[in-house]
Amino acid sequence: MPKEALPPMPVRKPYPLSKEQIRLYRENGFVALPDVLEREEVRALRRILTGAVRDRKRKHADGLIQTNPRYEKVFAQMVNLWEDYEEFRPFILNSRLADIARRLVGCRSIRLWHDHALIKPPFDGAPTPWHQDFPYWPMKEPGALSCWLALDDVDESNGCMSFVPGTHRLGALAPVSLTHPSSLFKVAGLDRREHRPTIVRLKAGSCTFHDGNTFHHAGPNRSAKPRRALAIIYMPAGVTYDGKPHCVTDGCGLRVGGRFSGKRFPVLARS
Ligand SMILES: O=C(O)CCC(=O)C(=O)O
Repeated sequence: MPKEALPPMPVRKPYPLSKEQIRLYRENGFVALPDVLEREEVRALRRILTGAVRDRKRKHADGLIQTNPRYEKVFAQMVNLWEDYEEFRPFILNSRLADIARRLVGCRSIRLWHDHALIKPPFDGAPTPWHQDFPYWPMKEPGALSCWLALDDVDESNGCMSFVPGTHRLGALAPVSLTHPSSLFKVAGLDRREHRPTIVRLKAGSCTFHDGNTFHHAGPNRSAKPRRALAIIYMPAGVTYDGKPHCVTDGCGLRVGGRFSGKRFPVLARS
């Protein structure tokens, strides 16, 4: 099979990912990485995000927007902004971030799954319930992972993320409803007292990467400002489509049992 061409990107210095950071990711199912974006890039991304979200809200008919109002209260979800907003592409199709994902997983090539903007409005965002991501995704093989990029400084006051170390090794459990959440810990038969979460405070421009099966959660935003984050989600290039309904793949023409392929799922980094 001919290799897919990588998208043309400005040459960027690779992030100095250490062996210890890779080890931590594999052991815990997540890792925090400081300063993956520079200050000017954060500023630019905030501006682009604000404009794109405003535009997407205006065009509510777009099939990729979550329209369930209760879900929207949990977080305003905006999926695959890179397809509609050209100025997003250098950030989403960025080989620097994608190559971090590739090295963390330890695969030869990594593909984009999708992006989504995660904005908790001031004084309003309900907590994001404990969940795993992988059970919602239409993939057979595990390995997909999210880069959760903070565009504001985040801590417990405005909805930073928490992760339960090692839970990625449980594999995919039954998905919990994000609108009527049941306890993920109960589903897993875990005693919460024995599985303490790690709260991850981040500076804007820093990120976490987490495995699709790692338990995670974000608190409410009690601050007077929006909490803006951008998730870029990747999958090893060999992952196959299992046909589960999902707004990013529905109607895409992917063959059940075949690899993800096509313009929507570009390969972004390879060894
Ligand atoms: O930003 C949030 O509130 C939650 C994000 C999340 O669950 C994810 O990126 O997988």
